[in-house]
Amino acid sequence: MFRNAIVRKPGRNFSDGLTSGRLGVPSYEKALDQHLRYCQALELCGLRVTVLEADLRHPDATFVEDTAVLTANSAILTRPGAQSREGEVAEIREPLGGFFLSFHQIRAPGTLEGGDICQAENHFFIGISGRTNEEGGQQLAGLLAREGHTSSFVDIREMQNVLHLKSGLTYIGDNHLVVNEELSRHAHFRGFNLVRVNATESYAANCLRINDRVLVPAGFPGLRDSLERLGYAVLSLEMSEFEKMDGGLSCLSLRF
Ligand code: CIR
Repeated sequence: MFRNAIVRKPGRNFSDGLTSGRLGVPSYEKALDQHLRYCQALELCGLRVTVLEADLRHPDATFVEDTAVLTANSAILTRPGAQSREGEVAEIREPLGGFFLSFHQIRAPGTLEGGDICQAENHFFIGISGRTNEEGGQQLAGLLAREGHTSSFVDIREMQNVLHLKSGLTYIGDNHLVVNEELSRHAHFRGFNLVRVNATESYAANCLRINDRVLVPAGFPGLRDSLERLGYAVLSLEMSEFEKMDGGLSCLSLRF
């Protein structure tokens, strides 16, 4: 059960952020509108949403998920693998301070971004990616173990078009893992019920379970149908402008 979320509005220079650029340049006005609707959806799911002002020094700062990993007891500040994003972490410390008493920090030479961390109940899958290295993963695993959590590494460095682990994987509760085609072949996820997302819908593998609902990006009817057949209440949100910057639904908030 989540009660809170922290989000950050996209800035006017949002399109200067990092992107593979496959889908063109996003519109700032449209992104603002989509962000507003995202916040409204979180509220509909019962969350109190703290909205931070845009951070023009960091055009990717709207993707707040990458700056911290949150557990029931502590906030673990990350150390992004993307240099242009390093400064975002200091900016999230204070807003998190209103909610968390215990802080940890991933340290050099470790790098880690929150998008690579997928929690499934007491277990954390840690993606080793272009942004999160093994040293960062080990540091996180050690901190999590101190709180009684298990973890395992999933190497996604060879995967096409997957920036972070959670770009292709979401735990939606009830032992269900939503997975893209490539990840569905991995042995790591044995023991879970896999909800497979076919290759034409792979962006939708980054969805978000918030309390009684699952948020999915609009325009992916296959996943929506699968989730509804499993009995989930699904809420679709337009994400086109964030997709252009390689971001998905989970990236836009920290939830706790
Ligand atoms: C980046 O490349 O870092 C941003 N443009 C997108 C980050 C997306 N975050 C996420 O998947 N957690």
